[in-house]
Amino acid sequence: MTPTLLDELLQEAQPIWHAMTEHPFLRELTTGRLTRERFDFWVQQDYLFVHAGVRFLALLIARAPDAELRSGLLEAAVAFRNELAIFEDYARTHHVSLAVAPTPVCLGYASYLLATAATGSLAEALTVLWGAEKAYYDAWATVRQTLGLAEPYARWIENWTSPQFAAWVDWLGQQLLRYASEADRAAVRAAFLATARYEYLFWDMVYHRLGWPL
Ligand code: MP5
Repeated sequence: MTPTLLDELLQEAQPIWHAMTEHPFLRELTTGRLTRERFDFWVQQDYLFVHAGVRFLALLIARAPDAELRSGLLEAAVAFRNELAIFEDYARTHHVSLAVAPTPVCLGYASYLLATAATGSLAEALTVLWGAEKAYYDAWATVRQTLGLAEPYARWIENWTSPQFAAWVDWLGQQLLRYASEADRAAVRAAFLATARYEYLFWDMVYHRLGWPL
């Protein structure tokens, strides 16, 4: 079978993708060695990122030219609300504050997302969304391979590796193939690489709990 644009994007980003799924944060989470401080830092920052994701989806829904794309994105926006509840439950039971400021990496990635939805092409915006979702699917599927649905992470693992989530990621990939023309290719490749790099950086930022220097 001839490789699709999606295969080409993943192939080009392969070294980043590998470093991402093998990041010490995920390795230590899988082997039970991740500290609570590190995990809680991820909870705080990813909660902010998912909130940015909801706004990103709203912008993309407004720009979607047909009903199929709009309704698929709308369903995802509802699913994001359920996902936010997982973070809120965890924060409540573990006494973690969600009222924190975004770190430079979180703010940079969230701003990149929103800027792409507001001013990028539809193909670029779909690339960033597919890239971010595929990254989480692959990262958590790697965790699940070894850990299964073990506590205390079962809800998170289930959220990003469920058949419904896998179907959403596939559907997004199909939408990207539908909307990306040959003329979009260079911008799509650049957007995918930026997304892959931000995904790696996000794990690195939470692992080192990297906030603002001043
Ligand atoms: C996702 C996420 C997946 N939660 N955080 C990062 C840094 N990248 C991707 O998005 P969603 O909305 O949680 O499925």
